[in-house]
Amino acid sequence: MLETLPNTKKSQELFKRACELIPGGVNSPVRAFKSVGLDPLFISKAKGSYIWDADQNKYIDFVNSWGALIHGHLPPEVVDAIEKALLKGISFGACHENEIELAEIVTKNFPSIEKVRFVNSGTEAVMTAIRLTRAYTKRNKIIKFAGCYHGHSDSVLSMSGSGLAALGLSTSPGVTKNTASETITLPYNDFNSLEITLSKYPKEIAGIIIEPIVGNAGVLLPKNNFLKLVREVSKKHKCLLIFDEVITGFRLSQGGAQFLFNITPDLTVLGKIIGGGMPIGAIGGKKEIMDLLAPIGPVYQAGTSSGNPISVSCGIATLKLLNEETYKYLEEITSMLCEGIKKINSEKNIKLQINSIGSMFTVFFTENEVYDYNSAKNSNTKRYADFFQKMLSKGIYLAPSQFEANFLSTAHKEDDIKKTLEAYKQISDNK
Ligand code: KE4
Repeated sequence: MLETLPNTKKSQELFKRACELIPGGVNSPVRAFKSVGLDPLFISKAKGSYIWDADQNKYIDFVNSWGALIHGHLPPEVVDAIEKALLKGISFGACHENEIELAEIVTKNFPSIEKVRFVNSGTEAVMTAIRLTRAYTKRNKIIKFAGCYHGHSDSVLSMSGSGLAALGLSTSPGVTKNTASETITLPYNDFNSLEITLSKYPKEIAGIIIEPIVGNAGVLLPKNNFLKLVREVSKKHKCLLIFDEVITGFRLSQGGAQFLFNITPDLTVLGKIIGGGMPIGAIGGKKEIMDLLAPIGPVYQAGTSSGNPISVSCGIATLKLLNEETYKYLEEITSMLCEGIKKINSEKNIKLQINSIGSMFTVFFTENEVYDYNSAKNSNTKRYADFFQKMLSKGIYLAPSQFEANFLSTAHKEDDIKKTLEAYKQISDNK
């Protein structure tokens, strides 16, 4: 049976209205579904592992607000915590007790984080991390890796993944040549180019920022001890190592990727899960670096909604539901899905790659191993768009871009996985 796309008449009407007032009709480019050849869905409600669009089409959700919802939509304990916090106030613009509790949970789970500052997004947290890194080292240049996305602040908008990759952008107008010249972008998993670059600019590199597991080129995994080598060489050249764990923090383990790979970065950036879906970001690290932040130090950083009581309560309730059992379950259902797709592929001789770790995965339509941004870009994005559309027609909502990760949640049950595999089997039969 040929897949027909869901009736999305209401979403299309809403999109038309949105385009009149909001650039591209969206408040974030990757939601525009451009790279999968559709107009965006407008979501009307969500619960557990499901979302419903404005036309009441129901989907199994593998985006989970880009990884923030590790327990799926509206877990009761989190709803309860938000309701309680709401009745005490929406925003104080002042200190409150719960921000200390969230800081205690973060620092307990991330030994590399002695002090933490909460902000409103991963972008803000990365921007702060870079400013701190430059102030602490008194150097200017930053090294990042192609395909890694660290939010949209000027210093990191070069060869970034995520929404830029989906639109085929390598950088962004509006970033001055001066700013761009202070950022060096190298291939991920290419230790040799990192060593050469550090030797070429002795004492000029302030820091290296990396997604330890890349989520924004699709999922890329470090190879040949890459992270350990990056840590060692950054120490050798006295530049700071910033782990951008906005995705991987509390996703891969309660201690993020740095726990799994036993690496101690100088600074860590967090977001998404620590807010449980509410706006949040965090920058944390060694006391001697963090204490450079105003008001104790001279590096200025601030925010009206930083540490917002609703976001913080949502985050605390989310993190309190995490334990070893959570990660064991998430790995089991992710493996069931990924191994199930691989089994169908081998039965039908379909050539594609699946990169996965913990409860995040990406399907790449290429026969070759995908280990860096260039190899990710070799994936057939038209086949991805076709895959996305056909799975959507079967009620499966995947990341609307080849260069994003898909995420499972504790709300995904075995039946969701079976339905997803059945959908994939059917669309593969209709190749
Ligand atoms: P935000 O400013 O979007 O909260 O965080 C920026 C950011 C920083 N670091 C990493 C590793 C990230 O993945 C992100 C944001 N992720 C994207 C999805 N790949 C957010 C979705 C969007 O841009 O709409």
